[in-house]
Amino acid sequence: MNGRDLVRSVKAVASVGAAQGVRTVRAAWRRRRADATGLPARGAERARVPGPVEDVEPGPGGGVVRFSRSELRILVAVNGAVFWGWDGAGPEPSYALAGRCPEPDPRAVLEPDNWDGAGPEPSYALAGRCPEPDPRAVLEPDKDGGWRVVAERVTVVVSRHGAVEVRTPGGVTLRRDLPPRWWEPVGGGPARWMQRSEVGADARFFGLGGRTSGPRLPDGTYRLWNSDPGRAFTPGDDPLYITMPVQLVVSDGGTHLAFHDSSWDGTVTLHEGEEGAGSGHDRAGTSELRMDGGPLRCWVMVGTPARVLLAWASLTGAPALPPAWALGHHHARWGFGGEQEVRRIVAGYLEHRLPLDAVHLDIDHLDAHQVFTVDQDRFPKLPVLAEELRREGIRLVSIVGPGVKALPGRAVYDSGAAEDAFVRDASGVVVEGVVWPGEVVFPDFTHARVRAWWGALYEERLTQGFSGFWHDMNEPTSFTAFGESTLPRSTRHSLEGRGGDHREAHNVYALCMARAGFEGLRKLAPEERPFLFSRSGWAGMQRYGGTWSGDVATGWPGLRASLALVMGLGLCGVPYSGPDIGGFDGDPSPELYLRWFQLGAYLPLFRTHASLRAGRREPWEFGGDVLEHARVALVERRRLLPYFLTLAHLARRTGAPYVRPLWWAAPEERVLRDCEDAFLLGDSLLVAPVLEPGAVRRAVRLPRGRWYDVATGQAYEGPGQVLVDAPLSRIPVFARAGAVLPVRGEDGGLELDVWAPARGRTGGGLVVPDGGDGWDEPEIERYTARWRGSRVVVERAGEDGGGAPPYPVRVRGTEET
Ligand code: NBV
Repeated sequence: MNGRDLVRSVKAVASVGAAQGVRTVRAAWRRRRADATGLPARGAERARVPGPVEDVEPGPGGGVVRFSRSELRILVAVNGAVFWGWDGAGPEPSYALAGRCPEPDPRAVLEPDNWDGAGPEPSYALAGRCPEPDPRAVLEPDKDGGWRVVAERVTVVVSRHGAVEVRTPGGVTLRRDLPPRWWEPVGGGPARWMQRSEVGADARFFGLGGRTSGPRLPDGTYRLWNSDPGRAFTPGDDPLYITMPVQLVVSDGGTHLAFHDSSWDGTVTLHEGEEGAGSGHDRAGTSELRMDGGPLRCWVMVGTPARVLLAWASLTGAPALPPAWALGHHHARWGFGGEQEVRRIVAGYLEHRLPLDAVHLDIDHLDAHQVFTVDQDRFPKLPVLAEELRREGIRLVSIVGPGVKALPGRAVYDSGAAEDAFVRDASGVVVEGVVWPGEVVFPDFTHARVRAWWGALYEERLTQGFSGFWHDMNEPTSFTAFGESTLPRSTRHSLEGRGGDHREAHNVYALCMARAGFEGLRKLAPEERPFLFSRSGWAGMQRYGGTWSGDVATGWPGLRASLALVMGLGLCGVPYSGPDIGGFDGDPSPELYLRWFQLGAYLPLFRTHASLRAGRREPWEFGGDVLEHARVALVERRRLLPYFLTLAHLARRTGAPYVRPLWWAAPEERVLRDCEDAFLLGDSLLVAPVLEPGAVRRAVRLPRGRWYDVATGQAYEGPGQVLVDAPLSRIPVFARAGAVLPVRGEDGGLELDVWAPARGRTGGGLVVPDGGDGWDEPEIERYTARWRGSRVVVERAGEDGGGAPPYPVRVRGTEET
């Protein structure tokens, strides 16, 4: 143990109490022992590169290129997605893709997202099919002894030594992956590998999962290992709970997404390029990926951002559609203490006329912190409380952690033990870690049988009256006095029968837990869409639900990080997330709380939450002004609910996140790539939160076109930067000229908010009406808005020539012509 470990260990002991502290010391030693004997010793390694090309074997969508010391498989799919894999790696098995190949979902219908300029797509179900090779994509000789595959949307060129270039149909190189290098243990075992890639000198990197310092990722090294930082995090803390080898790269030449499908520990080092100011000496941007193991294989998707996210969702699965109530306001707290306090909070919301849709119960409602139990003293009649809340239109959401108290005689433990559900070390002993209940064991969610067992346990939660689930501590975290706060790397996992250890299973543990919960709920309550969000996860997690920020630190930097996380995750295909409003750990000033609240009102998961020891988070605890302004934000969120629901449906059908960076529809506008303090909410709104103390005005960068300040009705012309009022009562929000937005009218019915198009232009919008919380897939309604004389007329677009919308319409902005 070194000095730093010792300090951490003392701190850990102090923060968790003496008994728990002793457990964490014991667990740390156990982990160290398990790994000392259970992992192969690191011995001599042999380095290898592919060597020169020798021959090729054409196949569907591409083929295999053989080099003297490796081979490269290339496949271009019909939707233009490119796959390549070294050393015989194919697309499967893959946790990112899993769940996609069996049974196509007949209700998942792909809809072209015309509103972002992506043209019509061939119709394939997002979560439905393995990517078909493009029959027209053939391997042919290229210059200098290389090979290439030319397809409609992309060209892939393989050099004589194994560099892989992805080019647009116009011939612009978007990415050049240099020949990889492997280090193989002489005695056998998984090889480490490294690959450097080059992108345009002007390119910007986004993604890599949930990162605090984005959404544009600054130069630096990012680790790919899901981690609980162990304390509230601030910008720069890295890695966090969700890491993904997914990068979205935006450059003048086009946008592309690259996904290196290996779940092992690794790092990505990013360096933006530099342009040589016309001298012709540009320096390319670089990404260097180093992995401790796993297949060296990659998917690359090119096109507009909308098209890239569509291809990504068709590969890894459509985002789960949250029930409508989950798009409302949630109030959570660690430490409600008991039923009476929950009632008091709910009464506060009602009394202050503040909309509330869900209350979350944290670990303090459990019996001694044990999963799937209830503390009967504090919550003696949970189903009654749940029913009472339900009558007020408020749902209950439960925390669920993976650690099961290791105590024979407890129902969950006993049934899990009977099922042989818990992970073991290399010598066959069940691994014990430490979490809230004390010593715990961990289910192996990489085993289908274990997932089925776990999924059935949610029945107890449903019986208690819970409607939604909040997966926590699933990196997985196990408290430790020193070293890594997770399972021993030597821990054995099924990995769907292939067998392996925690080095490979760690990053997909939470993804598999989410699958277990989701599939269990589908069986237990088949009529309702499950609502689940998970702290940790990996590529593909959107199939089962969303996520949240985790323990973001109270403070202005934490507020900024909240937005970075939500935007970055959306670009990795996880559209539903949001922060702990007010931050997790401290006492926000009224101003900070309010600004966080105002931002949260425009993010998919709109939830106030805080730690046991943190200050209050109820809107009425910060004085009359804050209460008034928070009410405005809450009421506006409720008014926008039909718009949020439409965005949720569009995310499901097209992969487009609700929250998008400003460059989404104009990636060629360079200044937009660097804009991190505002975002687009769908196609129609632009939200400019206040992220600094004391600000009552702020500069807002507007993309091309006319934008209306929704509070004042004032029109602004983009592209450009404008200075607008941002009084404490609101944050600036703009509507795109021509937008048709579904909103909730005073009587609860649907209405259309329309913003006049600029003269001589037309506008429009999509509406997906609420089809209930079941599995109905309501049809998309399309509306157009156009000038007729001095009026703006809104019509439903349809095969039968259109007609008046079946909803009341309110047109604004007509006086601005
Ligand atoms: O369950 C308690 C907390 C929870 O409130 C929070 O949202 C999670 O991110 N949980 C972490 C465990 C303990 C954190 C110190």
